[in-house]
Amino acid sequence: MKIVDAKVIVCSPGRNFVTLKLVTEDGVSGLGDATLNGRELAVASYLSNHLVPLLIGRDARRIEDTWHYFYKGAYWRRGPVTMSAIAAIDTALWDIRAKSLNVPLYQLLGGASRDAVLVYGHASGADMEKTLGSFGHFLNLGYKAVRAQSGIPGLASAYGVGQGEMAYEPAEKHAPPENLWSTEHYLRFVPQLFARLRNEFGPEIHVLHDAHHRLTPIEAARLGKDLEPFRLFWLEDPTPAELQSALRLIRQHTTTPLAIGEVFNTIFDCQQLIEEHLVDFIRTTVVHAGGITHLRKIAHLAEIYQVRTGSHGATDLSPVSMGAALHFDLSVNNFGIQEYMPHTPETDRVFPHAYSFQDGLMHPGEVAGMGVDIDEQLASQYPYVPAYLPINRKLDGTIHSW
Ligand code: CS2
Ligand code: MG
Repeated sequence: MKIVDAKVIVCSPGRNFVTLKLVTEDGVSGLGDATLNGRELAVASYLSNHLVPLLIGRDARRIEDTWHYFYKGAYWRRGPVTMSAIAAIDTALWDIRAKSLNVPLYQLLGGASRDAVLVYGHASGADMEKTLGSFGHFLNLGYKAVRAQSGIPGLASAYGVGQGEMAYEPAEKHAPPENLWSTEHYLRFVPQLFARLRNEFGPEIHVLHDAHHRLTPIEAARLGKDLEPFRLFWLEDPTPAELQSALRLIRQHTTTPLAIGEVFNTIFDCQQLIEEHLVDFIRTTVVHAGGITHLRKIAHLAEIYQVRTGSHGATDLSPVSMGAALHFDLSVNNFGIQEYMPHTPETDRVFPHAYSFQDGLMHPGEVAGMGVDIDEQLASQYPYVPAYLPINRKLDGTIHSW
């Protein structure tokens, strides 16, 4: 089953996406997401100029061998660009294999371990009241788990707050927006937000929050302690995790569950976190952590340490990622939760898909393969527009994690 064609499709139906489409001599095609928010063309170039020429003629059934061919064969290992490119190839090969065997992808991953996948939505608002209103909206939509992010009194901007009804879309066209940040303002406000949420909506609903890499370990420890009465499902990215041992300090002070990993791209980025029980959920994804092949290895290591999966699923991960993630989520034993931000209608038109949402749960669908396609003609009507994630500065002007 030789690969005879490989296309890198860059399009922007509302936001930029990079999609790899592989076609075999039998006419079977497969898709992989290669979108890296703010650096899309780096991955598109890595694929087009370095990997696609080596793909033509390879046997599409040799998924594991192809993964190592491009990982070890690059010499320069790891990193988001390399691993997103390898991920796109890997995902497309799994899609092809499942189609060629006429089964939904999850059947090749060990079959279903559950009937559907718990997902969480994103409630946000410019202030406390608007965030509470948004939270109630997501409950009315049937979500059983909701993340809450709010504007912070005294700050002009904060992470995760959407513009009006629109879902939060951080990348802005042509230049990085500059945000201003105050940890003091944030730490004073967030416990008040979750006290109100619990008071308003009760103890049943799963509530989540993303600190988005902005706290020092001791600040994160303080926030975790302050949030304990509100029993969060998780506190995400409490501190930058390149130094995995930094999580030890937080762990010593709080029982608030911790989730990390959306910016990770190999098992080595999270091995210590998992083996030292420093996290409760690992957020690595099909698109940024080397595809289904590598994500399974991360999940299997996590399973040994009772760490559950909680894959990232923002709108800058395309419907191709969401489709693949749901097949993985349906099957993996130590599944925790899947992030789900619905894409725009124009994105969904470019990427028709079989996955569906109902009453707080999702299912990938029962069609052969991954169940996501791309309308290439429609995609061509949405050309790439350079876009950048924000830059974050403290009030005194110091650059800070965004
Ligand atoms: C966030 C994302 O969804 C999340 O948990 O961390 O909004 C993240 O900031 C973006 O995906 C970055 O492109
Ligand atoms: Mg996050």
